[in-house]
Amino acid sequence: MVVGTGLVATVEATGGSSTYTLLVSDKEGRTSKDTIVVTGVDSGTILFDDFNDGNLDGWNVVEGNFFAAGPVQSGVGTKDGRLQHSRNANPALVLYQGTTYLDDYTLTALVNSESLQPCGLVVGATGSASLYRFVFQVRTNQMRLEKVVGNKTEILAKQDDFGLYDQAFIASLSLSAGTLVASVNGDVIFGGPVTDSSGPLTGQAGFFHQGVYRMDVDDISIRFGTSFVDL
Ligand SMILES: [Ca+2]
Ligand SMILES: [Ca+2]
Repeated sequence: MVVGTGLVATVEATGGSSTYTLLVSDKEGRTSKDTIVVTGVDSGTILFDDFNDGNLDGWNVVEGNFFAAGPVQSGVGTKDGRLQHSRNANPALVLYQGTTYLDDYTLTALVNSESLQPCGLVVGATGSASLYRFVFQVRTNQMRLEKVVGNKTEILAKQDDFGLYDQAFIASLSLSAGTLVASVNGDVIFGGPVTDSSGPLTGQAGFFHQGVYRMDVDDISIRFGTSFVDL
């Protein structure tokens, strides 16, 4: 679907993240292509944070070493701020605490990880001992959906062939009454919704990391409802 033409195109933003293709063509028919991700904010948006202001307002670093990184920190600009984790082999967790939502929401973010160790998205969290997490682990080429309660980790679902190392991708995780839907670049993972029928958790959204190497997270949105559920 073509939504605009010309050097300047005006497109009506919708809530959530959308990917647009930029196509340049000349008279001889030569073309070049690029894509951009645009995030619209609407009444269904609980949070949108691009970290370009260089602070973690609303976020709580529960464990480890998450911080706001980017040029804003060196005084040379305000662009390209992001949430970053690095240089800490201990479990790390950051949760968004800005509102009181607990259930029925979707967390979406642009993730870029250089870590071989588990890292990823968290929902339904009341702390590091009670949460669901969408795990990316390059070392074992696996994505997993895990439930952590106390010191027990239960694998709710897993899928092999994950190779998104050192490249940005859009990950999302929805939570609604113990049903989770995970997606990468718009594709639903684990074959569809996964339901935790034993003691569903509710709570905050955030990110975790259990390695040494860098993980960047940017353009985070939390929206009401389960955007990727197609029941
Ligand atoms: Ca940013
Ligand atoms: Ca901020």
